[in-house]
Amino acid sequence: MTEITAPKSPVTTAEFTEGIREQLKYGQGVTPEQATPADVYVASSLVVRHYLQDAWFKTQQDMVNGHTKAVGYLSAEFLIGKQLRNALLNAGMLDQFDEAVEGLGFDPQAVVDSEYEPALGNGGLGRLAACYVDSLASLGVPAFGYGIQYRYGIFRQEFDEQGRQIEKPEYWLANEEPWGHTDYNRSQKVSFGGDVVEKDGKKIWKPAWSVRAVPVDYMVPGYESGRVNTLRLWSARSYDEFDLLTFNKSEYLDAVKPKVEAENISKILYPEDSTPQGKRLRLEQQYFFVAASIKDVIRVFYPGQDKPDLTTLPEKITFQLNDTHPVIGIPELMRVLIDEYGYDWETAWDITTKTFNYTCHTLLPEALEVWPANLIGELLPRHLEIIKEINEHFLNELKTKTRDKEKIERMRIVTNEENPKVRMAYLATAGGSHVNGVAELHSQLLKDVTLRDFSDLYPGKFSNVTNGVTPRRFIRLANPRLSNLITEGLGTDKWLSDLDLLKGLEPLAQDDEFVKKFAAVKQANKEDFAAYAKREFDFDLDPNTMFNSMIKRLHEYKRQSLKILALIAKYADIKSGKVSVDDVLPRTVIFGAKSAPGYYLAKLTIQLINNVARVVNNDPDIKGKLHVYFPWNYNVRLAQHLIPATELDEQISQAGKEASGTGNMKFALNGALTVGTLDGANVEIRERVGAENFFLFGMTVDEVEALYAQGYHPAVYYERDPRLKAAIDLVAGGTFSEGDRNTYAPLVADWLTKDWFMTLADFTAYCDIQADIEALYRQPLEWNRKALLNVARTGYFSSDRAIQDYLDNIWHTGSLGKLA
Ligand code: H53
Repeated sequence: MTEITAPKSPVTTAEFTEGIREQLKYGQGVTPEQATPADVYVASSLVVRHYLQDAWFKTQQDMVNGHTKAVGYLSAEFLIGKQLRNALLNAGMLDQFDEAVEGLGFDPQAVVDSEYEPALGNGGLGRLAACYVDSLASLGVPAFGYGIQYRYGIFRQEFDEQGRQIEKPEYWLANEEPWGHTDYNRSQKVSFGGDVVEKDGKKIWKPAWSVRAVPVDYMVPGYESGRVNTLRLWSARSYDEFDLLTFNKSEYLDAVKPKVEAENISKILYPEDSTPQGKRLRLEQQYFFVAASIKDVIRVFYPGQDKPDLTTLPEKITFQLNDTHPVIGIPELMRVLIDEYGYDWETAWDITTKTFNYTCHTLLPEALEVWPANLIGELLPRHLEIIKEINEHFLNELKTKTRDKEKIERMRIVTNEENPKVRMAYLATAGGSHVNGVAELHSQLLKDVTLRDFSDLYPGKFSNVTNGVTPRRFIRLANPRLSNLITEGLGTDKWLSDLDLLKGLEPLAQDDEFVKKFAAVKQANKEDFAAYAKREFDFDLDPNTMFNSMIKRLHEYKRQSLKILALIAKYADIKSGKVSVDDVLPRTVIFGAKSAPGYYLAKLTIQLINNVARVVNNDPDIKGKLHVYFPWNYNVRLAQHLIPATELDEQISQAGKEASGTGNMKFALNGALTVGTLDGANVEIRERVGAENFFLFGMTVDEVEALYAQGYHPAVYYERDPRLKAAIDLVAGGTFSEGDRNTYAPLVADWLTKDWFMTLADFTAYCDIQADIEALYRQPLEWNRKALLNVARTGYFSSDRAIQDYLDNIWHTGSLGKLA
């Protein structure tokens, strides 16, 4: 029997309409006739907030009064994407919104499109945090997301005439932003600098300056759980608007300097992604949001208490450290407990270690943050003392566990050198209860390589939680056609909160009629994307070609260069007549990627891709068989449009470098096949979908290691495979730089002499697998059968499952239960 449960809604269409009218009148000061879609967007968002308000209060009350430990997810990034449609879906108001807005004479899509995307993250790490707050609320777990409300999100990417990346400020707060509620009355003071004095055997920190951390609260409604959690993003404000004395001397700029400096803290998101940091402002940001969050938690859970019993803190909250960025929270909690509440070291350490857990998201050793001790000392002198003391205690503890002196030396949190450094990953591992990686392979490599000494001595601390993504945003909202087909196939829409139910689609992969419906969904999505790409970028995509996407940050280890070199090789083959253009499978390759502004080779790769696109797309010899497009400013919105339309997804990082990847999960769940290496979560995706439904190529982690050990010489591969030679020669010879041989010389030199991520060594295997891909694509029914099996077998990669794993194995807490 078909059981399709419409989500319960707290609001009728008539009420929604009335709510919009009221908001337009009293909030925006316009009549419905004067209103623009942007006005209706603001009004509708406030109506949604209004109807969520009681559930928000109730969830907070239950969190504080109940016995269910809460989760504090500390993250420097929350790449939440647009809010309105997601909130409507989760709160069960989608239809009411559509009908109300149409009734007022507006196009719901235009209204939703007026929302400016909050781009408060760089990539995978920030988007994961956003999926996790969605799942926490959907599972009814009491939780706070804590981060920073950056005034400028990740830069807006443009391309210049030469195809180079240009970074423009992303001032997403230029217009009214209805989702964030600024709560001045819950501000916290965060201090920096100064020095530490000793009085009566007590250490007293005398900071030099302070900023006001003002919380901006975002409601996070759970899907059908009735629960509404809080994402609290801190904004830095100055205590001194301006210095009157200086102002009176008419030095205006100097007068506002303290304000400008204080507010700089939350001004801009650092645009680096999994690359090292070494910047003072970054450390200020980290301490700023973590210190404010810890104070906030004490305020929330011990209201009005001068002398709270903080030994109960680990029963109230568990803090999850999202990468090393918030790890300064460990010495901060120690400082608060010892200096402000008078606990002794042992008690404070016991509370602290029980309260924190750490998720590591990388394998690149250079991406694990290491701070110069003197910088910490300048900004946070008391914290440096505490960190040194933690280090001493830790080394003493190690001596009771091992006699291996070298090992103990290697495990120092504070290095023993002239200019000592603090290793934040080690501090997190020593100062928390659990350490986890984000995919099975990654967690294994953490134990075997990156944190090996720690896992030897503390094996029980280490675990794995494979990442997941929210099916609400990435299937239901992004791909309504597929959602409807899944619901039709399963006879229920319960899969949206229990993604394992997708397994029920498996038998339908043998039903040709269903597979054809599935293929029709993909075709319609491709046509939609082509129309979107025309509107937004003036691209002319042909939806009757294979749509092949590679969207992710531009980084050498992810190997966009492998993809572009293979494409150039194909082009060269056609040009030289080795391959007849009539035999070429028509393919549209779509890239989306931002590069860190200072990452030279990554930026050059962007330029190369754009110029390959220019040359290939305009070459009449290619007869439209190969197309390359690079929509600029890749963001969550573009992902939501492109993923459902993609047939082949690229996950081609060098084995052992991508911690997990989450795009890979979104693509598989939307019925794309993956061409990929045995890296990150690809390994688990392949295990689940079946080797026959995944295009595997390339070296394994062990093979990579062996090749390094033996000595890697990329030029050997250039000489060996004529396709590779032809491709690199075209780049070097100026085909993609209007004859100029210098433009890409640094890239070419890097490929031939360094090639740190072994692009050349994997090139042949990557080109060879294309024949399998194309042969399958020429049998649409078989291709789609496999694609459907990918959907049916990847329910495991829901962020609900990931959060359940954290609850069971790391946080040891659970749900408050649904709210009616
Ligand atoms: O985190 C994702 C992983 C992905 C990894 C990414 C990431 C960042 O985006 C930034 C810093 C960092 O250390 C890791 O690269 O593999 O899927 C979520 O875990």
